Amino acid sequence: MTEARQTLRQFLLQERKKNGISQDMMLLIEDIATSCRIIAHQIRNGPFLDILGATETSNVQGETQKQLDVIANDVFLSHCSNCGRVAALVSEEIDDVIWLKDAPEKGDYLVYFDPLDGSSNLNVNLSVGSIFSVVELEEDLATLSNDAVLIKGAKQVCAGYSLYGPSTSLVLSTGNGVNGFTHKIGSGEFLLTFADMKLPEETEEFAINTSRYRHWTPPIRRYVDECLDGETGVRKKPFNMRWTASMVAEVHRILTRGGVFLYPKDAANAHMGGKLRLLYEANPMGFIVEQAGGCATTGKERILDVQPTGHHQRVSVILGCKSEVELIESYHKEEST
Ligand code: AHM
Ligand code: MG
Repeated sequence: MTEARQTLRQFLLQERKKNGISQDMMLLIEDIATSCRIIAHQIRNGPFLDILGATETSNVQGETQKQLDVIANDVFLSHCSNCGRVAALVSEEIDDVIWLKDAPEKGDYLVYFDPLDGSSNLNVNLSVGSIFSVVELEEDLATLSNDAVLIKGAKQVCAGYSLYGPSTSLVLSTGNGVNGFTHKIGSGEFLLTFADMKLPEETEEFAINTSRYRHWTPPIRRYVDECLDGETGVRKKPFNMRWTASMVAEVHRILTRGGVFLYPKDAANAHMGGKLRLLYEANPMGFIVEQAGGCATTGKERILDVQPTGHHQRVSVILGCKSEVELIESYHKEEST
C-alpha cells in the first residue's frame, strides 16, 4: 500500500514543530491556499462565465485589467485578512496599501501579492499563476504610510506561488527549503507532491523573450548569443530555449528541471526600471529560487538586497541555476569595468 500523502495542514503542523513557524503564519498560508483553490476554479470555468476577457479599466500601472485580474484580487483581499496578525495587504492591482490595523505592531505581517500573473495567457488557455510574499514588521508603526511596506526581500519570512496549469500547484517556502503541493480535485486539499525542491547547479536551458533582442544591453546579448552558438561556441554545448510568458510557469519549470529566466531592464523598458515588479514578483520568486539552491540577481546586485523605493517598483530579473546566474553577473561586471 502506498503511504498517504501529507496534507498542507499536516505539513504546516510539522513545520511548526520543527522550525517554529507561528500559528498565525499557518492560518495565513491556509487562507492563501484557499484563495488559490477559488481562483483555479474560476479560471477553469472562465469560458462558461465569460470572464476571460479584458475589463474597461486599467490598473495603477496603466495596464488593461482582465476580468480575472479583478476577480483574483478580490479573492485575495477577502480571504487573506482573517489571521489577526496581518497588518496590511499590498497588491499589484491596487494603487494604495490596504491597512487592516490602525496600530500595527512588531511581528505583524505585511502580505504582498500579484493575484494573477501572466494574465495575457488566459484567453489562449495557457498557464497563469498567483504569487505571494510575507514580511514581518520589525517594529511597531507610529504612522500608517505606504513607505512602511518598502522592505527588502531578504526580510521575507514566507513566499510562494500557485500555478494554474494542467493541475494546480502550490509551492512555498517559510525559509526552510521549498515544498510543492498539488490540489487533489474533489478532495478540497493540497497534498505534498514535490518535497524539498532543489535546483541543479548547472543547466542547458534559458528563457527570455527574444523579440526584445534589439533593446537588450551588451551583457544580455553576449549571454544569449553564446548560448545560441551551441557546441562550436565558447559554451561548447547546445542550449535549449523556452518562453511561456508566464513567470510562475517559468519558475516552476526551473524548479523542476533547472534553467535560467531573464526579464532584464532594456532600452525599451528602462524608463520604468524593467518589466517585473520587485515586491510582487522578483522578491518572492528570488526567495523561492534561493531557498531551492539557485540565485536571483538584477545583473548587478542580489534581488533580495534591493532597497525598494516604491511599492509598484519594477526591476531587472535574472534567476535560476547558480552557475548561469553567476556567469551573467560576471558579464555585467566586465561591462562596467
Ligand atoms: P503581468 O504581471 O502584467 O501579468 O506581467 C508579468 C508577466 C510575467 O509573468 C512574464 O514573465 C512576462 O510578463 C511576460 O512578458 P512578455 O509579454 O514581454 O513576454
Ligand atoms: Mg502580474
